[in-house]
Amino acid sequence: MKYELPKLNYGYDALEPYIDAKTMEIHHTKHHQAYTDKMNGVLEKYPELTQSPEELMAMFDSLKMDEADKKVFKNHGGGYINHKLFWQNMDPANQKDQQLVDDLAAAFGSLETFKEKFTAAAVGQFGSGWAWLVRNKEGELEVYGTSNQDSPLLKGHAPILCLDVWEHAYYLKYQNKRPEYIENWWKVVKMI
Ligand code: MN3
Repeated sequence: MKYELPKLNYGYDALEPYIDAKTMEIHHTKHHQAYTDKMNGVLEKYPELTQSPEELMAMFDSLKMDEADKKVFKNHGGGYINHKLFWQNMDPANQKDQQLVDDLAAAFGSLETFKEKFTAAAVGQFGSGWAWLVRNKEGELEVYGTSNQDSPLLKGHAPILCLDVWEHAYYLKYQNKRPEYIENWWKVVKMI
């Protein structure tokens, strides 16, 4: 199965001034495109795998692929999947999800406490990776960071909200100031 680069539902400049247009354009047309192409390169060797990339990631441990290909799928399939959600999470057309807000307040004590935990996971992620809000197998909300392009689907968790803290996501505008990028990123999240 060959996948196209997932479309952005908004312009590259739609998240200005918090996320700059140049970063968005490079991130989408170069980085996300490269993850998509490299994932396709592996998947085309296994035409029998007709599940979606998300489904394949969720069954990663039992995936019938050559070990080297599996590693490529984990990294680049992960990059494909993670960025797809990341763009959706930042869509300016998103509406506040009151149910999610209520669930977060119940799970973490308050919405502010949730945001502090998520921010801490993002700031504290050593090297390249992501911060996540997920639902675990028990249906509980959890916050944590992952390295590289590791997807929460690998643990059987359903991702809800993600933040890319690879330097390519912020370096042009924020250089080494990851905390400032994260603080401004919250301003483009409309769902909570
Ligand atoms: Mn990225």
